[in-house]
Amino acid sequence: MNVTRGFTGRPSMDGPGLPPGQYDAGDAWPVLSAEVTPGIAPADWTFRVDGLVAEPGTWDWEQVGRLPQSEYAGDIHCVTGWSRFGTRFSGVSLDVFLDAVRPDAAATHAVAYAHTGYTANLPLADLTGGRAWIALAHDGEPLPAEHGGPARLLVPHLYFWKSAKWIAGLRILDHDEPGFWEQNGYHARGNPWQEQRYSGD
Ligand SMILES: Nc1nc2c(c(=O)[nH]1)N[C@H]1C(S)=C(S)[C@@H](COP(=O)(O)O)O[C@H]1N2
Ligand SMILES: [Mo]
Repeated sequence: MNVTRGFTGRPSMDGPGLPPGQYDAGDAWPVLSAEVTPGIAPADWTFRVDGLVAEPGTWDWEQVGRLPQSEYAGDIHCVTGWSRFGTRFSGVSLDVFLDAVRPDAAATHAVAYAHTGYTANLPLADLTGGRAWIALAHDGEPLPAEHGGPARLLVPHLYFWKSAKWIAGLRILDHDEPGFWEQNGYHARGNPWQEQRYSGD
C-alpha cells in the first residue's frame, strides 16, 4: 500500500501537520526563555484577570485547582522553527476565567503578563472557544519550572511565544497593545498556518 505521509516525515497525532517553514523537533522540548527561570512556589502563585471587565478576579493555586480541568492534546509551534507533535497539557480553560469576569462589550484584546514581567498581546477571540488554557501539568506531571511552572498560558493554535510562562494575569483592553516580542518586530497575532512571524507578514 502506498501511504502518503506528507513532507513532515512523521504524522501529527491529533493535529493537521506541520505549518509552513516549521520542522519536527521530535521528542525534544527546547526551553526558550528571555528571563532567568524564577522559582515560584504554587502557594505564591496567583492569576488575575482585570481591565475592561465587569468584575476583576484573582485566583490562587488552590482555587484554580478546584475549577473544572480540561486537556489539550496536540501540537505546539515555536516561531524559531521547531514544532512538537502530540503534546498533552492539562489545566483550566480561559473560558472559565473570562466567564467569571465578564469582559465589556468593547473588549477586543488582552495583554498576558508573567510574574517575571514578560508580556504577549492576543486578540480576545483567540482566548475563547476552548482554545486557550492556564496549563498546570504536562504529560500528567506538574509543569516543570523551566517550561513555565507552576502555571503558564497555553494558546497552541498561535506561535508559542504567545503562551506566556509563569503567567500572572490578563489585562483586558479595547485595543491591541504590543507585548515583549511584538514590540521587537514580531507579528501581532502570530498564526503559524499563515506564517505570521514578523509584523507585516
Ligand atoms: N515568561 C516567558 N514566557 C515565554 C517566553 C519567555 O521568554 N518568557 N518565551 C516564549 C517562547 S518564544 C516560546 S517558544 C515558549 C517556549 O516555551 P518552552 O520553553 O516551554 O518551550 O514560551 C514562550 N513564553
Ligand atoms: Mo519561541
